[in-house]
Amino acid sequence: MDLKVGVIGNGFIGREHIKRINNKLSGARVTAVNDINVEASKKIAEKFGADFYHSAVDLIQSDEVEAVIVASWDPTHAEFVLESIKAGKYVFCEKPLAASAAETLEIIDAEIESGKKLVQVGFMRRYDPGYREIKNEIENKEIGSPLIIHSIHRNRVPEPQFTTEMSIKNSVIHEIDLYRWLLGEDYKLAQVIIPKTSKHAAGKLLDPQIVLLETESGIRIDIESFVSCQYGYDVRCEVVGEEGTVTLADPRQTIKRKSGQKSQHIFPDWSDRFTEAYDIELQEWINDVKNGEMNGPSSWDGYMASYTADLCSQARINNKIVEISAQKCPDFYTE
Ligand code: ISE
Repeated sequence: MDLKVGVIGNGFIGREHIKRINNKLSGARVTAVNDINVEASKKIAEKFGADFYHSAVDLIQSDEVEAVIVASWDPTHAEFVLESIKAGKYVFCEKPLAASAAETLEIIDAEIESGKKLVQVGFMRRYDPGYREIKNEIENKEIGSPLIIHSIHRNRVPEPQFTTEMSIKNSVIHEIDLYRWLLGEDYKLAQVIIPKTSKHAAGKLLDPQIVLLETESGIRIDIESFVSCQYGYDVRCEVVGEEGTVTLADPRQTIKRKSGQKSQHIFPDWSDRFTEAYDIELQEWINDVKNGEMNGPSSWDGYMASYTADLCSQARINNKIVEISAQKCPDFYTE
């Protein structure tokens, strides 16, 4: 029997999830959709044979919905995740889990109170085959102990409402989660450096930014975030270890040699670059929900990412190196 999924938020990523669930993945179908853009959402409902709901809360409570995907605007995430927990339903929430670390803690309290792990956060990079390979290389001690990570996260142009704070809370939050997962360590220091601002950075946006993190054992990480780089989507990562390095390669890439030139395609955006990661992520989530267990990034991972991102923002605003104090993970998330 197919799992009946309700999707709140039918913007770009919401629509992509609806398409992949109905057309590509197995074991689930979208039965209900909701968005503040009523007309667009009704059209999607019609196209995919789902019911349109005016209210996200009604969708969550509907008997026609067994599990919920929250892909709405970031500030609405916490409310819909909390409603899903209240209804006792599994919920997959796009990152960030909430607008602030404080709100994430409310979700953790509610989930622990419910007695069951119900939440997964959409940190899709953990499902990218390239990053998974890097994790294996590290765990198998192929490059010795990691010492440094150099990384780049560039977007061609940001959404019109994109702010300086969102460079960290919406973009770099991927790396914040990813490196914690790759290295199996939390962070202890954060600093943000603002280089010369690009003339292409719209309005008051400070772009690019460089985020520097240090883990508990002293591994240093640098992340360049450049959301208006103009030329395409470009994500890079090199882990430098004591006995070698491992570098992320672009997937599905060929090199063309023609007329004295050697050229390679550049991904236009993140949905194209990480298609496979999204597919694997949602397929594993569907399988887990059907097996009654959550194995993906948890609310605690969502909290640690938001907590670190909040401190990075403070580091930028105050132009200071900020200490990240250790957080005790509740037993609920380690059992
Ligand atoms: C977007 O929300 C994403 O999740 C993308 O992966 C990231 O590259 C982009 O900067 C974010 O705005």
